[in-house]
This record gives sequence, structure tokens and C-alpha cells, in this order.
Amino acid sequence: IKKAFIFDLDGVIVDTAKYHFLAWKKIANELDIDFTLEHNELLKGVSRVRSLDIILDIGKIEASQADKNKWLIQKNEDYLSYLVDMNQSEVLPGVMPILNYLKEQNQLIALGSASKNARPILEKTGTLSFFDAIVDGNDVTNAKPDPEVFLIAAQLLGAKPEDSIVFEDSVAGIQAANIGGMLSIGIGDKETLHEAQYIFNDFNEIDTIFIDELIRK
Ligand code: B16
Ligand code: MG
Repeated sequence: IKKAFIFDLDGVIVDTAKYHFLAWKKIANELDIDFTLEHNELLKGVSRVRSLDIILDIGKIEASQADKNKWLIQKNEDYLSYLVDMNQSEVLPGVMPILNYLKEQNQLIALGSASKNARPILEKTGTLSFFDAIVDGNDVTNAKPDPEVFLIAAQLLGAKPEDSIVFEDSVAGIQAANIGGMLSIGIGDKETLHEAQYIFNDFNEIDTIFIDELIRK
């Protein structure tokens, strides 16, 4: 039996949320906006353009499109500078064993991320070769909670939504999986991700028995 296992990137495969935060914080500081870690939760799974709008809303700032474009470029350049030295040590706990196990079991694996920087991150962390399909921010028009990103991923794998399993750390991503008719597995806080069908703190809590059950479901 083959199932489609679809992974989000930021916050699921790799802890890039901290780098997104640093880069946004820098811009917020320049604009005198008090941007906290709590605010940062609102940006998880959200596109770059939408993230900037949320930050400007927090600061009650109205900006021209030209300024917005400038900040978007600045944010991404800054973000990329934090990724220069990234390597496999930044893959989140328990992820590599699960990817290896899924491959051993001949299961289908895809990426479903909002990020436009997904490929270089997979390359740097040595995880690119695990993925049979990659769908990222360059391939979709509708952001999570729209299920588009996961539906395209399942389609590329030749799997039906009901045979697809999504790992997500964001509320919008869990909603996207549910709306798409897929099994949703939250990675993170139980209260935040309560809409998920299963929730784990991290991949170390997921064992091969659980994966076997998902495959046979
Ligand atoms: P980029 P995911 C999302 O990735 C991040 O959670 C979100 O914080 C970020 O703004 C978004 O990607 C866009 O990323 O600026 O690299 O295009 O969690 O869907 O893998
Ligand atoms: Mg995420």
C-alpha cells in the first residue's frame, strides 16, 4: 500500500521560524513597531507578502507599494544571509529517522510549503533527495488555509486526498489539510493545533508503529 506523506517545511522539517523572525524584527524595529515572538506566531505558514501586511497592521502603518517592495526584498536578503551556513544539524528532532523509515517502506513523500526558498533549504539540509514531489510558494496562487498546495502535491504523487497525510506546524496549514480531505498531523502545541487529527510535540514522539498504522489505514 502506498500513501502520500506531505511535509510542511518551516517548523516541520527545519526550524527556520527563528530566522524569519530575526529578519522581520529588523524591519519592524526600523519602523518603530514592537514586534514580539507572539506576533511571530501569526506569520507561520503565511506568505511573505501577507506577513508584511500583518506587521504593518500591528504598527498601524500605511505604506506605499514601492516601500513594501523594498522591505520585502530587504527581508528576504536578510533571511537568506541567515541560511548561508545551514546544514543537516538544523533538521528538527526525529525528522531524519521518519524520512528514512518512509523511504524504506516505499511510501510517497512530498513537500507542501508556502516558502519560495524551499529548494535551497532542502539542499543545504541534505533532505532534498527524499522528496518525490516539491510544491512551494512558487507553485501556488492560493495560500493556506486554501488546500491548493497539498492538493497539487497529492496530484503530483498520484495519490487521492484521502490517501494523503499532512504534517504541519501552523493553524492555517492544519486547516488546509482538513479542507482538502487529508489526514492532518500537527507538530507543536496541542492547544494551538487542536484542529489537527493527531498532535505531537515533535517527530521524536512519532514511532514506526504509528507510521505503519497510517500506511494500513
Ligand atoms: P519565504 P512553510 C512559510 O513556510 C513560513 O512558515 C512563513 O513564516 C514564511 O513567511 C513563508 O513560508 C514564506 O517564506 O519568505 O521563504 O517565501 O511553513 O509553509 O514551510
Ligand atoms: Mg510551517
